[in-house]
Amino acid sequence: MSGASRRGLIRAAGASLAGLTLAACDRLNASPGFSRVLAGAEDLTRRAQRMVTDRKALAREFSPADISPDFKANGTLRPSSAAYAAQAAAGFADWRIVVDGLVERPLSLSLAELRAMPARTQITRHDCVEGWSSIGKWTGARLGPLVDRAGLKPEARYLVFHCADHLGPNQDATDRYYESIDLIDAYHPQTILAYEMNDAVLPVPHGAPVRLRVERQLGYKHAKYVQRIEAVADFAHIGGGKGGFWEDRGYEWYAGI
Ligand SMILES: Nc1nc2c(c(=O)[nH]1)N[C@H]1C(S)=C(S)[C@@H](COP(=O)(O)O)O[C@H]1N2
Ligand SMILES: [Mo]
Repeated sequence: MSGASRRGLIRAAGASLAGLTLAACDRLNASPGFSRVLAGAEDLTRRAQRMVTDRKALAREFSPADISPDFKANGTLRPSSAAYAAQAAAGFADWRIVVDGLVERPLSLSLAELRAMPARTQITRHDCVEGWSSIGKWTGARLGPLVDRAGLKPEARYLVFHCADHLGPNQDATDRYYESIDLIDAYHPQTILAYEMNDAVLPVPHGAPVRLRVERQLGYKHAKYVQRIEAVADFAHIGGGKGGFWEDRGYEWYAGI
């Protein structure tokens, strides 16, 4: 074949290839399958959007008349350590809330400093997975502004709450209570570090001096006796690796209600 005719062939092949591609695109656009795929993607986006919107929605709030006269206390009712007993005897004067891990400015806040942070009060229903509910009034520091004060590093995806109590027979690191939430819940307006319950200082059975309220989730996510909040990229290396004391024992990590 001469050079000219080879070039001609290649040109022709190129032209028909382009034509083929165009035709294929046209066919693809026209094909019901392709529009189904696109519609599916839109559906997925809508669903994802709805999930995020739902997660930002507020939990129902109640009126003072709805407050349970005897809000049940559950799990640990008083941490057993000597250190906690000493703190309680001193009215928690030396309690610190540490915020560390993947943050720009680690914090160690006194309760007075925590009380000076932007606060919120809410009357909500607590639902325990065991099947009981109680309504209580909570006041505490909003977690969002607190986390912003520490400044999350870009890799941070979860907050882990380390508690002062052990639940279970070992009373060692294997049954230390802990919990974790993602950043959507961390910045939810009703997510607070509560230091008051029903207009009084938070009682010991309910998590004194500070407990998490994360109102869109079941009771076991609401860590009591919080000492340290650690920002992490992933919680596989903490406790049993499932994100919480009860999660390590089979409960769902995401306990949305
Ligand atoms: N540190 C700690 N937090 C905890 C628990 C616990 O045993 N220890 N129990 C969880 C469970 S299962 C529930 S239902 C609530 C109970 O909170 P309450 O005692 O204020 O009702 O706390 C949750 N947070
Ligand atoms: Mo619970």
